[in-house]
Amino acid sequence: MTAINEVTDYSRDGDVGVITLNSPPVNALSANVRDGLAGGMKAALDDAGAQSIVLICEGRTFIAGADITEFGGPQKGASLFEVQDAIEGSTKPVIAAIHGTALGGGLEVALACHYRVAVPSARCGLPEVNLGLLPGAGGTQRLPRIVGPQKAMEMVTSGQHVPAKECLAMGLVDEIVEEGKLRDGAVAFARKVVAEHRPLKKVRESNQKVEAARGHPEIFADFRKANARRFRGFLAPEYNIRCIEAAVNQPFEEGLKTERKLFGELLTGSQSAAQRYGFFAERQAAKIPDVPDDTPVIPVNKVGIIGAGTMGGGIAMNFLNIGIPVTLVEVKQEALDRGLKVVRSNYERSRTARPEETEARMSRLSGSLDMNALADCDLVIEAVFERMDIKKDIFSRLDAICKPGAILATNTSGLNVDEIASATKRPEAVIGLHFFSPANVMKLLEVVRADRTSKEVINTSMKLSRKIGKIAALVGVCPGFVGNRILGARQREAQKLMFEGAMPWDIDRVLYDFGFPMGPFAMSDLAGLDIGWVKEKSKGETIRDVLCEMDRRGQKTGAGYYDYDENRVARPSPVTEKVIKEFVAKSGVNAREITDEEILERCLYPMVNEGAKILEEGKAIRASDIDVVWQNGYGWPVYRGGPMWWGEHVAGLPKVLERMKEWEGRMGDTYKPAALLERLVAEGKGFGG
Ligand code: 3H9
Repeated sequence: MTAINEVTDYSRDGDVGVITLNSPPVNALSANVRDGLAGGMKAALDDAGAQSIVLICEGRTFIAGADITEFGGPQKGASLFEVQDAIEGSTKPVIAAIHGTALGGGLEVALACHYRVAVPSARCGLPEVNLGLLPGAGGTQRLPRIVGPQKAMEMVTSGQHVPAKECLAMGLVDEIVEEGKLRDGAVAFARKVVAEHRPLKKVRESNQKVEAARGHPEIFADFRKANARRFRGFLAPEYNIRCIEAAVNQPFEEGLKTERKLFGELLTGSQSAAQRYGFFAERQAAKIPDVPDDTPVIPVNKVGIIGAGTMGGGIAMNFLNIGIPVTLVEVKQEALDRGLKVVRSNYERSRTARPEETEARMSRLSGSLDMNALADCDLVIEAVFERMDIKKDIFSRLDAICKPGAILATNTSGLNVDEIASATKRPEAVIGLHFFSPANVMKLLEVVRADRTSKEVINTSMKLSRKIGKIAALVGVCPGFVGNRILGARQREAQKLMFEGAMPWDIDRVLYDFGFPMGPFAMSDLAGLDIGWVKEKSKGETIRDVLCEMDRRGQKTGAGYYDYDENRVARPSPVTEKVIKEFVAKSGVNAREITDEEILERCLYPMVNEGAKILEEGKAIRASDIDVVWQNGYGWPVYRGGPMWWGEHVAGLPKVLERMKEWEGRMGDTYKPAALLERLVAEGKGFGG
């Protein structure tokens, strides 16, 4: 065996040369890896005893892409294109041996090889779109030559990781070899290629599928139209599509040039910067400075959930999906039956679960009217409505019932977890697990650390959240935690703007155009204006009261802030407009014209300010955790980073501060700038340091 450099070896298996990369954690294409590949190819070509070449990786995965941390820095070492040219132009067949994931630049290296073999558990994909990019090393030109433009567009705009079996069916992989025996399988395949005199297949020369699509622009037009909603606001999907169009309409080398140009534009733009930031922010959120990774984890083999409503049922599904039995507890048989039925019908309606899977999952779910059924659970999650007295009662009973060592969690969306914990004699076992609705779909989990929550309980919760496919952020106890607290700041502004003369649909439009899935008033109409509204007590003191009193309680009554037609399509409402105008006039406010710019600043800057307060109070570990919460739980457009990233990199903290001060002077203390914001601006720093 010869060491090419610190991450690459070259060895020989009989007449097959084997280049092995070993660059943990994911063999990303850093300068070292590229140099290693270039050196490995040279060694293999110079080795007269090698008739073919296998490229394989050590560790958990094949090359998972370009090294994202290198983007934006100076180019060092061999370029990826040089490496690909060396592989594709090799006079000896080169076979990529894939395990784990061949992603992005990793798959692009594999596509420059003459053949690809993979183990059954491997996956391939071009997920650059999720980083606001496109495959910039020939991926958009080679992929459609194998799978056709339609499938290629689907892959590059979704970033999906395609399982090996499907890759085989599409021709992306040439052979599946036995799990755990990748090296032997790849070497045997390489010998077969030589023995059978198979050609040195170059994907770039395979033009049949792209030529067949030439002169059919409708393929692209239809695809754009069908996905317009999904792609709204994002640049990268459109750029990816243009590259596939180029693969169809231009010769290979020209297509490569188009790809390089568009890649460069995306790489230097703010969307990709925001999305790359988001990638690392998510991973960073899992790291808790005073809870090291090797903190013991409490095994969770059985889960109990109190409350079989929409929330409880949704939470249960997360655990059932990964094979953990769940007991749902309710007070009334009827509510329990309804809850169990809703879980079943959620599965039956889901496109992904097959009937036998539904049955397997449902067989792990049991119901009970007796909290004693939770005695042997490792984790119990309380998901009843938001009343402190009820929650405290439940926790004191759980304290008496649950086995020692069990984690006692509350799904409260904003109540004081310390107070809930005080109802038990084991506050160290108590934590907040704030799921978002629908809990089986939404990615975010706010893990709420109370004063005395133990490190084991925190570590277990963070690790478990990952197992159930959630993105967790650790937050501290404060009203509304991170997400709802910042939402509160935005809602307050939206309401105030309405009192100053902006119409709900103007505010909604500005936020929708910014990239939110919907504005606060459309959201209210969807949820129901009457949440928390009590008819008997309503005295027309707010616009909401007046609307509810008129039975305009949202979509369900056909009218709320908006009017709705029979298909629930919203229209600005003259009735609401009149209500608002009368209300504002009655309050003695002089309604004024409010610009879109002011609406945006007034809605978003206070969010940045609130985030800064959360940070200075230590209720979030880092600004990026706040962004993780807002991206994954509140629809903040990922291509705008998150409120903290956006505040710093797009709006600019000095401007946010200036406006907050101006509004404080005009409208009072609600706008008081966070001390942290003042300090950072004075020091010319950002939230990162
Ligand atoms: C590209 O390829 C562009 C080319 O087309 C064109 C070039 C010209 N770079 O996710 P994990 C780190 S763009 C640097 O927790 P998992 C990650 O930060 C790229 N670092 O593991 C983490 O570090 P830490 C296209 C990377 O097992 C550690 O590895 N490729 C990269 O759950 C473990 O990551 C992609 O977009 C990277 N490319 O999942 C794939 N990837 O431990 C991105 C990971 O310090 N990667 N790290 O927190 C993934 O999707 C997942 O990491 C993967 C493993 C599925 C591979």
